[in-house]
Order: sequence, then structure tokens, then C-alpha cells
Amino acid sequence: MSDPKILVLATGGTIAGMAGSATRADYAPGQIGIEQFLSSARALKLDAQFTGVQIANIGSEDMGPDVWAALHRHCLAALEADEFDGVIITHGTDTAEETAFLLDMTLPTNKPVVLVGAMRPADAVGYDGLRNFANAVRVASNPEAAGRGVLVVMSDRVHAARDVRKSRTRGTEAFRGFPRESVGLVTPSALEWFGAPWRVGEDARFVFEADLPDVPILLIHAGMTADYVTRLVTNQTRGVVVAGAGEGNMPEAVRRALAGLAADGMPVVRASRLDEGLVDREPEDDENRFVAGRALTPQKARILLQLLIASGVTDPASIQMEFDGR
Ligand code: DAS
Repeated sequence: MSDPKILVLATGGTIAGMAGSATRADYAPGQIGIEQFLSSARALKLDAQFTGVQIANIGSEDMGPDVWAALHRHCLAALEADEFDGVIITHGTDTAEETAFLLDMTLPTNKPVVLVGAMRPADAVGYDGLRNFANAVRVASNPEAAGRGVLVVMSDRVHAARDVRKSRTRGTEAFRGFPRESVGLVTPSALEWFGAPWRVGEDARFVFEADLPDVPILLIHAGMTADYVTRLVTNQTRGVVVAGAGEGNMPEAVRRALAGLAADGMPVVRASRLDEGLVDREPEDDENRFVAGRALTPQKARILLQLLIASGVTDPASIQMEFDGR
């Protein structure tokens, strides 16, 4: 059997970063081009053929609509073409979860699409980029990776886009999943799935839009007043995500201000500022016309709400159904 053909879309991040010295703590992301990266990867003699495309070379704190549009376009073409068996996206770790989730919602699930990054730059002692990449190749080459949506491979774990989050600023064990810790374990020599694919044969759930509606996130803190809501919401705002305290809680004055917006038809989603922030519906959500964000982080709740509003869904009951899904 011939080696799987993998399209590698490079966007930068620490996986392509350089410090200029093996012992420096600071470094610049997005320094190595895709061809240089792939020549190191080819030296590992992985059982796959690579085609590289440099989409961007940025730190993922600068990730946004233009790069997302290019990634979506290239992924979609590869998923439709016979020429490729899977796609790997090299990405900074800071916002990998947002790119993964946006693509997860806007691509069909017929072939593997895998995001991968690194926590240490390419010239650091113990660079994790090539191991993570070798793992990503194993996942992207595996037909059973299809039907699981977009996946994120870091530190020998395979995470589903909906669950994954960066939960540490340092160290190679920086990613975790919630509520599912991971959906598989991977090393350069082995891949073990936990259970069967759950999204086999799914079309894209939403049409990709580069120009998504304005949905700010309100991070709740002690001592917050209703003025914060007034300052956040402008004429352009189409919805609000609350990164609430505990299980999506907020001060009473803030609740009243947001319930007023919701009564006027502005979707309001209650998520949690906690890392393991499961937010279930409460009876008051009916009277406030709020949506419970369930296990989605505020930043992913924002993307889902943007996609829903862009596709014309704005009533709380229909929005809730999408947040309840998997
Ligand atoms: N520089 C950050 C980024 O590009 C960190 C990283 O990649 O790990 O997201």
C-alpha cells in the first residue's frame, strides 16, 4: 500500500519558533518556513508523503478571520480531492482550540483534519514539535480518525475540538479536554482510540463565514456593576457570552442588565470562567431568556453563538439545542 498523502498547512506558532539559543526562555514564534519544517519531518522517515502550504507565519494570538478563511478553503479542497488522505495544520498553541472548533463546525468529517503545535521552540532543548508532528501524522493517516471532527494532537493525546483547551502557560503537558479528557492516545509508533467515531458521514454543521457577527465576552468578577454591560455592548453587538463565576453566575445588577438585552432579542449565553466549567440550565434561564453554555469555554461558546447568529438562529430555545449537542 502506498503511503498516505497529507496536506500540511502551516500557520506559525511555537512549533515554528526560534529562540536563537537553546537556553533562552524568550523566543519568536513563526520563524521556520514549512519547507524547512518538512525537511526535518522527512528525516524522521515517517510513513507518509507531505505537501506543505505556508498559510501564515504568526503567533496564534494574532489568529483571525483572514487566516481562518484561507485554512477553511484549503481544508475543504483537500477533503474533496482524491489527492489527499488527511490534513495537518501546524498552529500556535494559544488559540489552537478556537481554530479547531471553528473548523470543526464548518467542515465535513469525511477525512482527518488534525491541529498540532508545540510548547517549546524548534531550537530549544527537548523541542516537542517533531514528536507532536509525528503523532499528528499517525492520526491524520488513520482512516478511523475521520468521523470524529477536527482533532488536536498534543503531548501524546488526541483531543476532540469541542473538548480541548490550553490549560497551562508552560510545560509540554499544556492541553486537556473537558468533559472528555481525550479521545485517543498516540505515540509515533502506536494509536489507540477510546471508542468509535461519533460523527461519521456528517456534513459541515454551519456554512463558513469569515465575517462573523460581533459577540463580546463579559468576564465576570466580584464587584462588577451594570455599567460594565453598558460599556461592552455597542450598536454592532449581536450577542453576548458571559464568562460567569462558578456555574455561569453573575452579580444581580449584571443579570438584570443582560436579561434586559435578552428580552429585546439579543442572545445571551452563560458560560463559566472556570477551566472545568460545566454550566447547566437553571429554571431562571427561562425567565431571563438566557442560554446555558454547557461544557464549552467562553471562547468556544462565542464562536458557536457567532455561527448561529450568522445563520439566522437567534431564539434562545434553538440556540440552547445547539449548545446541548456534541
Ligand atoms: N506563541 C504562542 C502561539 O503562537 C504560543 C505557542 O505556540 O505555543 O500561540
